[in-house]
Amino acid sequence: MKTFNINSDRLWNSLMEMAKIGGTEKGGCRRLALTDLDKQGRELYIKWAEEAGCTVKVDQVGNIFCTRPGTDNSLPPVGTGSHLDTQPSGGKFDGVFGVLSGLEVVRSLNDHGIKTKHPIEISVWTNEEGSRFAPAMMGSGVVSGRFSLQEILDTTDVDGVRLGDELERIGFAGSEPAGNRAYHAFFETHIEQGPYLEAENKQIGVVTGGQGQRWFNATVTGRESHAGTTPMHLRNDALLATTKLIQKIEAIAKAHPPGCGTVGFVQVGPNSRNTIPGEVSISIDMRHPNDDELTQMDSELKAYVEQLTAEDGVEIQLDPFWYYEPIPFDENCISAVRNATQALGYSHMDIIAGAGHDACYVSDFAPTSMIFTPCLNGISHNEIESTTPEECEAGCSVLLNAMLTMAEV
Ligand code: HGY
Ligand code: MN
Ligand code: MN
Ligand code: MN
Repeated sequence: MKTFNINSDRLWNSLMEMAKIGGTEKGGCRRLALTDLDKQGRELYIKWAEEAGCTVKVDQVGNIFCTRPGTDNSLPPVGTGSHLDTQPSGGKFDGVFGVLSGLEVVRSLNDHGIKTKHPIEISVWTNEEGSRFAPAMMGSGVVSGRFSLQEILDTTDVDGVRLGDELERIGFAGSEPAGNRAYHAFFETHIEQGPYLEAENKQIGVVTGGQGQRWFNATVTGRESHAGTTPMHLRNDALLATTKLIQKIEAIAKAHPPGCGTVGFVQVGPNSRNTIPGEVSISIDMRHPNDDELTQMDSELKAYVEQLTAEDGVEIQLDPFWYYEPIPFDENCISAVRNATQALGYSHMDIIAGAGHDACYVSDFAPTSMIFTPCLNGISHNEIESTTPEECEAGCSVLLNAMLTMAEV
């Protein structure tokens, strides 16, 4: 298989340039979805894509599609994409590596003077992180039909700001219909965000699918009362009960390896040092590659909520909030990634994505796979997230050559 190279310095420089937008003291990135910083990142990306000869369209939920024409534009494009929005204290590479790898693919095709039969389309999906506006993967979820456009536009952040209004405010409420997209094949390049490639000393992860996720909101209601006058045996302490629930979530995940259980968001009311907490809201994030296991974890959680309600004299409202089953990727796309990796001489291993990715939802309507590269100590969703120019070059080279397999030179 003839392979083509990419320009590693240009890719790395584009990553460092984009990282300046929302750059933080510790070298991370804070570009929350649909903030002015997200707007700046989007506008820079569109500028680069247009300079590389792409036509750019924005859809009704702010997804950006940059198309490089093929010799037969009646054919569905071969696509790649990811996201530009970050966690509140995120890194320089989560998502951004994927969208800038897509740009580097287009730039390299131009350098090589390659014409592909299928058009090439790079995509930037709105609010993949699900941090400011929950749940995650909203842009790809609307296009794949997992979410309705209206429910997403009406989502609000913790300050009550509405997503649709933010789209208008930053000028990304596009006219392209958010749906009915087709790809001949779709690939997403992403840092692994976990420890396995590094531990196995592999340069490329051939991603065969994504694990399932279930997100819940829970509200624990006890009774506010005086910290000094209320005897310990007469309390309904909502925060104390919540700590037991959090411990149980950890125990459930550990009882179902390699399942994960996380409480990342906690809001305590009235949050006063000398009042016994009366109401606590938490997020619950449970994940597993096997849906039966995930269902068991779910029912163990619900059983414990019943038990805790009785034992601690609190009310617990547990609301399932977001859910998708483990998602297998497409065999042909997986082979295209594996063949390109082998042709380029990179070490590799198959891997299941632990994080949610836009590719998971794109696989609802298009043959899809992903390409992972290692990140230092497997750390991500952290400002110290780190990788190297060589690791980025490997991932982007596999992307270019896997896409060419499907796009037909
Ligand atoms: O939560 C996730 O897995 C993704 O990073 N949004
Ligand atoms: Mn990501
Ligand atoms: Mn992320
Ligand atoms: Mn993602």
